[in-house]
Amino acid sequence: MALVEINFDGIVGPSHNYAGLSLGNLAATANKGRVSAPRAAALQGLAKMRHNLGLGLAQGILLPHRRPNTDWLTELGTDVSEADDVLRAAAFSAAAMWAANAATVSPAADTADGRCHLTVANLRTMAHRSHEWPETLAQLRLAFADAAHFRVHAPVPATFGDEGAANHMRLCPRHGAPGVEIFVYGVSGGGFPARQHAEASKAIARLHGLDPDHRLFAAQSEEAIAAGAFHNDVVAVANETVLLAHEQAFADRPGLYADLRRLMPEVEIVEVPAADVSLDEAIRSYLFNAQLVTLPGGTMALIVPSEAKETPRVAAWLERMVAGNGPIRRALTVDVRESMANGGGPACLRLRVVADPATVDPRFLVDEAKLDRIAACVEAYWPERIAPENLAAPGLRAQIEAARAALLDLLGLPDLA
Ligand code: SUG
Repeated sequence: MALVEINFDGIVGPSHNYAGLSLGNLAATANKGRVSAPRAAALQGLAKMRHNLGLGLAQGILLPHRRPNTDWLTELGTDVSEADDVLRAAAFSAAAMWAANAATVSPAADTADGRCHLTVANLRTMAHRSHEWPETLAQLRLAFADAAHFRVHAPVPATFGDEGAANHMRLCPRHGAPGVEIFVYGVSGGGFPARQHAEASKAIARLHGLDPDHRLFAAQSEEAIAAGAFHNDVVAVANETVLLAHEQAFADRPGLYADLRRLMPEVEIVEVPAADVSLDEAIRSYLFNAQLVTLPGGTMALIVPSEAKETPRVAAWLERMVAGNGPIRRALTVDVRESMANGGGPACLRLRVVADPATVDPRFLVDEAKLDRIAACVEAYWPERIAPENLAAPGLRAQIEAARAALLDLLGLPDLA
């Protein structure tokens, strides 16, 4: 069985807009009211997938959800025309594109029953994301329907906030081998909500059947949350033996590093000092919201957003890193500006699943030719621009619904909403 890391990217939905709904996500709140470009956003996401396929990486997709979510508005006793602006925008949210928040994934090598476990995130902290989970659950149950290899769990009770893989890292000698899973949670963050609760992380570790000696729980530093790190993946990323983290990412950095070195002596911790890159620069440039990947030849590469290379001190740090002797040998750039403006970088857009591609529903996997067909569909159907005040327009709603229907039709997938 060929176990590889597959990146499942959320396709940017036709309702992508800037409504400023995520308190604590500084990019999203700063861009509130801006006119969005859904078509360009989706094409940028597809170009990133094409870039990564070109590197020899396995690529999958997750689909835009049905928007507006009229069932959710009905549960709230309203509808698209009567809802206030905030509820309406929440019902139109395209935030399901950030697949790193879809679920937490424990590969088969880490779990008691030898299956890959996925727990869908409840995303309960932000109203516009709290209604994503039913469709995410339906998609994951279809994509990973092979019960011999996967177990897809419903979300943990909404009492405890869970935001999925964005707060989860895995260190291992290689993807298919047993590893150490790190669950990062938040306690408080200077007036911003802590979106990942420790109890949710612990529940997931239990549900996935992880060996208590191969998992760690670590608190995010309060200063990181206060500076805008609403998810851990804004200040840290891991791949195989490497942890890349900002010096101020964790509340108890020496404790976490010591535990990690004890459980996995071969771990290589690449720390970015605050003196080189401040938390503020890290969050503005999304240096850490990068995809840290092992290329087919064994070289490790960091796929950063263009903004990282445009931020002088971050670009300088990247140059020094690549010129140095560390484990990360290449820094590659992708343009996902439309997603970035809502606080979602390259790593937010993907969910990593270690699996044999032959065990995944092929409709959720892509090659170049399928990406070309999806891009043609986006060109033909996705709105070019959306201003948040236009969300109430019936014509726009019809266009958004028709665009998603065309995509599902193209992919041969049922409407799971
Ligand atoms: O949940 N933005 C998303 C960004 C998610 C990024 N994901 C990771 N870090 N893994 C969020 O804050 C903005 C939508 C708006 O304001 O309309 C938004 O939901």
